Amino acid sequence: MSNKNALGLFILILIVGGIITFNNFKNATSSNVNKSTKIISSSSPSPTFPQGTILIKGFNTGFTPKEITVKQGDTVKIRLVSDDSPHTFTIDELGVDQQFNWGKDVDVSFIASKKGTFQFYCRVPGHKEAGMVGTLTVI
Ligand SMILES: [Cu+2]
Repeated sequence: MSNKNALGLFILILIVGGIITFNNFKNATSSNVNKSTKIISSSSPSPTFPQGTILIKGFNTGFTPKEITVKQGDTVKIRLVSDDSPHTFTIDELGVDQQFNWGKDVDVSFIASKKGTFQFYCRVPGHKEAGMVGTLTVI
């Protein structure tokens, strides 16, 4: 084998290797994108129970789900379920303040009268500070 042919072979190997590496990189990147898209789509719809009622669980110390989205003018119906101790579901801007306790599910409804992003929280001392907050978005 002449030096020229050996050099040509070497370059060919580099090119093929480069293509394979590039394809692997592309696949890895696109599968990452797919994964993150899946996570976004599975977390965005609010759990609904039953028929138009949104189920929100309160626990020490947080809400599940932490984000709900409704349309302006909607009558928002929420069933509040506590996993442990007394909590409240409070939205200052919309005049919502509902207590709920373990073993006694409570339904609360209100009209999403204005567009915006509103914080809901628990006003039991220390709970909001410990992370018992969420976001209601009215679109
Ligand atoms: Cu609480």
